[in-house]
This record gives sequence, structure tokens and C-alpha cells, in this order.
Amino acid sequence: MNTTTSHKQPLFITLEGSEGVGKTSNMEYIKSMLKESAIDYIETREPGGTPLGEALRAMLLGEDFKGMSDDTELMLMFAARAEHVAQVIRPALSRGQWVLCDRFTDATYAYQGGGRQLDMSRIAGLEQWVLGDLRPDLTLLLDAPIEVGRERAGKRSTPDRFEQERDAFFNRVRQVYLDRANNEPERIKIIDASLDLSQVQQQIKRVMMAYL
Ligand code: Z5A
Repeated sequence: MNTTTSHKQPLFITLEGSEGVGKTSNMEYIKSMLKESAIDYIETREPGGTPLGEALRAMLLGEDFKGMSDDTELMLMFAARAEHVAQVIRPALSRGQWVLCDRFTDATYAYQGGGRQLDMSRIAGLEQWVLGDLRPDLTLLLDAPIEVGRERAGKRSTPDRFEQERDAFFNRVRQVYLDRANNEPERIKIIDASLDLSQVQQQIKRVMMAYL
């Protein structure tokens, strides 16, 4: 009898949301659920996840290239993603490991498409080029009014290049995330992240139980 998880296909799960909504905190919770279910997984993040990707992350978030053009920013996000997909994500899925990723292409639609107001069709073109048919199986969208995330993030660290943006930018980011969730309700599950952590985790548990 097979005593391993009933899920034969490894899943690619992403966490999304605007700043400070609790992705890092809830990543820990999801990891504990996977461990309890004896599921082999890797944890990774974007931008980043490889040595090259982490170097690009430092350029994208830091002060050194603060004035980079929006197109440069978009292409660096996808350069980091191309490396990440080739070196980490596809190999892990091929080995049968689940992939738990803090942000992925939905973030590009939200931040570069919504926040920076770049043409969504350019993002879709890059997505097709870099990912082919690879898409997350499940995306947990942690959603909260931007002031909630801002207040939580503000308590924690000095703001990065994105966190210095204005409320209008983050309202557009949030709206694109919500629009995408409404267009793809099977894949993208909205979690009310404005509630306290235990209530957020209960919602995550309800969603995850269907996959475990
Ligand atoms: N970016 C992009 O533009 N395009 C792309 O394609 C990609 C990314 C992939 C880096 O992301 C930046 O890259 C991001 C978008 C851009 N910039 N922004 N904004 P990141 O994920 O590394 O950075 P972040 O969004 O700022 O995430 P964060 O700062 O790590 O926040 P978080 O992980 O969502 O939150 P947290 O650290 O778990 O929680 C923040 C605090 O709130 C902490 O003290 C917690 O204890 C507390 N917390 C968490 N949940 C709760 C609840 N429910 N109640 C009360 N307090 C809570």
C-alpha cells in the first residue's frame, strides 16, 4: 500500500499580496502543514531564489539603481525568473518536490502592470517566453487594505525601493491582484489578511486541506 501523500503530482504554490500583509509569517504556517503531511518541498522566493536572482534582487530593491527605468525593472524581474525557473523550480517539480514560492508572476502583473502601469500585454509576452506552460497550481493571495500592510511593514524595517512608493501605487497593485483572483478563482484564493494571525491561518488551512 502506498503510505506517501495521495498527491502524485507535486504542486507549485505561490504566496502573493502587497507589502507587509504577512507572506513571510504565513509561509512558516504552510511549511508546518506540509511537514505534518510528510510532503517533500522546497521554499523559495522572487525576485531571487538563485545566486544570480538574489544579486538582481539586491539591484531591484536597493538604492544603487534607484532611478532604473520601468522597462529595465520589468526585464530584470523576468531575468531573475528565467534563472529561477530553469535552475530551481522546474528541477524541483521534476524530482517530485512541491515548490512553495514567496511571490511569482502575479506580482509582476500587480507591481509592474498595476503599480508602474506598464502594458499588461508586454508582461504576458514575457511570461509566455520565460515560463512556457508553467503556472502555479495554487496561489494564496493575502489581501488587506494597504494601510494595514503598511503599518505592519513599517514596524519592521527600513523601506525598500518599492515600499517607498505612494498609496496610489499600492492601491493599483491591490486592485490588479483582486482582478486576477476574480478572473482565476480556481487557482487564486483570496485570504482576508486583515484579521489576526490565527484567523488568517484558519482560512489558509481550509484552502490547503483540499490539496493535502
Ligand atoms: N516585486 C515586483 O515588483 N515584481 C515582481 O515580479 C516580484 C516582486 C516577484 C520584494 O518583495 C518586492 O519585490 C516587493 C514587490 C516586488 N515589494 N514590495 N512591496 P518581498 O515579498 O520580499 O517584500 P514585501 O512584500 O515587502 O514582503 P515583506 O516585507 O516580507 O512582508 P510580508 O512577508 O508580507 O509580511 P510579514 O513579514 O510576514 O509580516 C509583516 C509584519 O506584520 C511582521 O511583523 C508580522 O509579525 C506582522 N503580521 C503578519 N501577519 C499579521 C497579522 N495577521 N496580524 C498582525 N500582525 C501580523
